Formats: sequence, C-alpha cells, structure tokens
Amino acid sequence: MAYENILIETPAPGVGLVRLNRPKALNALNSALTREVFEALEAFDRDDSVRCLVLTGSDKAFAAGADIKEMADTGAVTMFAGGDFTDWSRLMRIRKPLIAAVSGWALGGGCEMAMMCDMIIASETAKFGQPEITIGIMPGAGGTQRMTRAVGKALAMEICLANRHLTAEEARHYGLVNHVFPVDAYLSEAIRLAEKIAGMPGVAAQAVKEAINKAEELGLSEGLTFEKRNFYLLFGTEDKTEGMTAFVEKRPAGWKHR
Ligand code: DAK
Repeated sequence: MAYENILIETPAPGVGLVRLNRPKALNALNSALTREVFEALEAFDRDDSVRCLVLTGSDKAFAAGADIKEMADTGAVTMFAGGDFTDWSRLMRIRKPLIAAVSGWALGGGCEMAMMCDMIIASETAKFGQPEITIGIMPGAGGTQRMTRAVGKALAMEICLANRHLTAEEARHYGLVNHVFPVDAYLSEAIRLAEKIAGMPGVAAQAVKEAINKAEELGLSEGLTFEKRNFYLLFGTEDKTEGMTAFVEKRPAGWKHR
C-alpha cells in the first residue's frame, strides 16, 4: 500500500510504527492523512507478525490538530454526515496495544489522537493542548472527556477554555503520559517499550488492553465481570499451556500468540 502522508516501519521484532509525515503543516490532520493513519494501523492490526504499534510524528510536532484550512469551508451537515475525517472510532477498534510517541505540538485533534492511544511516551518538548476555542469551536474527538478524566475538571476547563498547554512533565504528573525522555531518546524508548510488549503472548496482551479500556467506561462490578470473561478465555489459549509449562520446567516460554 503506497501512502503519501505517513511513513511505515517495523523498527523492532513484532513492532509496527506509523509516522505522521506532513512536516510543512506540523502534521495537521487532514482527511487524507487521517484515513492513511487508520488504514495503516488496521493493516498492522491484521498482521500476525506485529504485536505492538507505535504512532509518532516529528520531533517538532506530533500533530498541531485537525487541518483548519480543510475545515474552514466545511459546514455542520457535512461534518454530521461523517466520512474519513469524522470516523475516529476506527482508532478505538485497534486491538493491539498502541503507544503514542509524542514530541513538540500535540494540539486539538493531535492531543486527542495521542489520548486515544493506550500509552504515551513524550519528549521533554511535548506540549499538550485543546486550543479549539481559539478558532470558534471546541474539542470533538474526546478532548473534553479524556482530558477531564486525566487531569480533573478544573484544569480541563482551563485547558479547553483558556488554551492552557500542559508541559510533558505536567502531563506525566497527571498520568496522561507514562514517561518523559530527551528529544533524542523518546522514540527509541517508545520502540523499546513496544518491543517488550511485543514479546508477551499476543492474545493475552489484546485481552488486557480490552479489559483496561473497559475500566474507563464501565462501573466496577461490570468491569470485574468483563475482566473475568477475558481471564477465562485465556485458559483456552496455547500460550497459557506453554507459559505455565515453561514456568514449571524452569525455561523461557516459546509463545505461539494463539
Ligand atoms: N491546520 C492547518 N495548518 C496548520 C495547522 C492546523 N491545525 N497548524 C499549523 N499549520 C500550518 C500553518 O498554517 C503553517 O503553514 P504555512 O502558513 O507555512 O503554509 C505551518 O503549519 C507552520 O505553522 P505556524 O507558522 O503557525 O508555526 P508556529 O510555530 O508559529 O506555531 C502552532 C505553531 C502549533 C502554535 C500554530 O501552528 C497553531 O496554533 N496551529 C493551530 C493549532 C490548533 O488550533 N489546533 C486545533 C485545530 S481544531 C473530530 C476529530 C478531530 C477534531 C475534531 C473533531 N471528530 C472525529 C469529530 C479536531 C479539531 C482540531 O484539532
């Protein structure tokens, strides 16, 4: 598949990397770029040799938001009708663990796209913000919801109402970001973490991701029931037999990811 706005790599065993690549527009997310991101992630999701995904931009910008020039002439009916730009739920259907490696600007839809990933590794220069109000709109891909869950109501209000940016260190403090590294190290560290996850049994990793993401949506008793279903499911996998046998025989497990 030939892409025009993204680059694809497999930088380590089991790791698929998608890099946003519209440097002149600070990786502004137009329809074409967004469609390519979803298609590439979905292709890695179907690829049995890949077990953990990394989504990144450039050192200067993860993404400065949705493409304002493209949105400028778009009316409410077109937005409501959907299409490539608005169907970001595709990102939520990726089953394999997905790490955002964020440096520089992560604004508007860029911040929302990073927050839709399962973990964020940031560079020291990362800046997270929801500046939509400065162009007459508001966050539309989860900014008011996920940011509020991460930083609490008061600070989320300031971020969305007063265009307050979060530094990488602040984002880490609030649990939005896992780790902060210097600019020359954040991507390799994200890939290192992805490689470690890719070395785990793949079905179990997907079951963990699914259950933790449910924790954000369900009440505790429903969440515990969901977790138990996935737990029981893993007792039907070859990797459960292999993992427990390997433990008893005091040898490393050879995962089948089945
Ligand atoms: N869109 C289009 N072009 C952009 C852009 C953007 N968001 N951000 C930057 N660019 C372009 C600039 O126009 C400029 O292009 P030229 O003029 O050179 O052709 C180039 O990138 C460099 O930008 P600057 O010259 O502005 O660079 P500075 O370093 O001075 O400033 C900045 C960097 C990031 C502070 C500034 O560019 C900026 O404020 N950008 C806009 C940030 C913003 O407002 N983002 C939020 C957009 S609204 C949804 C999904 C997504 C969304 C909503 C719904 N659904 C699924 C329903 C998302 C909405 C948004 O993100």
